[in-house]
Amino acid sequence: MLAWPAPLLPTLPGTGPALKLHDTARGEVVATAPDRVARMYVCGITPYDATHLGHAATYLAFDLVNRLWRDAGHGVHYVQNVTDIDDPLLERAERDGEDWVVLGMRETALFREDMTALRVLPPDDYVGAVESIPRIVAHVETLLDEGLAYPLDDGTGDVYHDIAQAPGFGGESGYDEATMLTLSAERGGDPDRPGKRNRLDPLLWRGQRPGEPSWPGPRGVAGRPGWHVECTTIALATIGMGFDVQGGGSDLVFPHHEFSAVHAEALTAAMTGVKQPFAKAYVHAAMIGLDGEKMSKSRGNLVFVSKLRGEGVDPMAIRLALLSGHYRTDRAWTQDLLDRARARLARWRRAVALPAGVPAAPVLAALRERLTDDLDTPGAIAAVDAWAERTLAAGDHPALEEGAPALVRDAVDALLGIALDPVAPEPAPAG
Ligand code: 5CA
Ligand code: ZN
Repeated sequence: MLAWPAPLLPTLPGTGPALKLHDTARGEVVATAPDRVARMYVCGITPYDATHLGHAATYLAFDLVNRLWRDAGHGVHYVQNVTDIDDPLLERAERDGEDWVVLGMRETALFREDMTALRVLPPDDYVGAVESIPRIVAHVETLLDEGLAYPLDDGTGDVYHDIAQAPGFGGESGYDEATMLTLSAERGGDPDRPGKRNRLDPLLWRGQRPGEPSWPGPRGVAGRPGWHVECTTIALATIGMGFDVQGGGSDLVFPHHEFSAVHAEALTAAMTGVKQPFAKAYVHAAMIGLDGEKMSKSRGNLVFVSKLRGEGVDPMAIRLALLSGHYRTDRAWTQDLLDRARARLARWRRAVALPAGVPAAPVLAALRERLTDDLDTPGAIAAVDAWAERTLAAGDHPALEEGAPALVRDAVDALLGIALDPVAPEPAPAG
């Protein structure tokens, strides 16, 4: 699939330190240690509705990972998927009397526009589930051939992964069985389905049901893929095993990232005889809520990026508002958050438009130091705030440094992804 256009990335003097991130599997902040080219997979959208601020916050967190690796001198191979076939997509299309393919294409197009407006660096590979089906089928066939997966004998053609044979199972989330059972039931699993060997066994292939789209499947059974094996397959086809960061929102810790990893580890062990981990670190962004609840399509309490943009809200204010909280803290979207971000953005823009300012090198150092410490955006923003305040208060003090505002502007752009170029004033709201 096509991704979206890349924003310009200013070059900064020097290089940043190694990036530290919280790894869910180890339960602590660890130093990432990529090769020359860092490899990252971030779970993409299910395109049945527009991008809300929760999605945006998650992609912004991983956009910072991308930027900080580049600043440390690495190349980055970034992969994102689109879950362009899944139950919610079919249900929404059915509800609205729309073709599911058209729905998915339209919402994916809107997502690209939102990501472009928010200045998110595009993935190098942007891959749909549908275009990956032949690869997914081959993987399910392998697991069946190895006796690691089994078809249900109820005539549906559904295939499950036999999790009892997966030694690494539980290593990503670290959850106990009761928690796993609860989350599995809430997040697309079917622990109460009769005939499964283990209640937690995840679906690999779903045999065709009447009225549902289908593709040629493993052992000639037409149907469509299970969710977790899609991400396994797309990651293996693009960046392979042992990549640096598997990312997504915290709602993906279990079952999705656990089973994506377990499928991949079982497959590679079967195909190569080598046991190796799927990802080196599993990184999760906390949930954005509204009025005390997680923002989610199923709850319907959504604020869409595109709606705000349509109202004339500066995307840089949205970006700054979402980054003003730490990515691992569940937090709420409020009008006040946006208003404060707008005021801050205006202050920063006034300061960087000056010909001289207080020295910028310490700001660059502080941005690098704070952001590489598990993406401490509140700390990074505080450093820019302090610089802007002192620069705006300094008048034309002789000790001011020429060019300091330009360096701060470039640092804020490259590391936080916030463009501080002068912009046209926001239009007054209609009506
Ligand atoms: N297509 C799957 C991943 S393979 C999926 O979860 N799609 S999604 O559209 O539901 O979510 C897209 C991304 O946004 C995921 O990484 C998800 O974890 C994240 N996300 C969803 N809701 C929120 C929220 N309220 N706050 C923060 N991140 C969220
Ligand atoms: Zn995924």
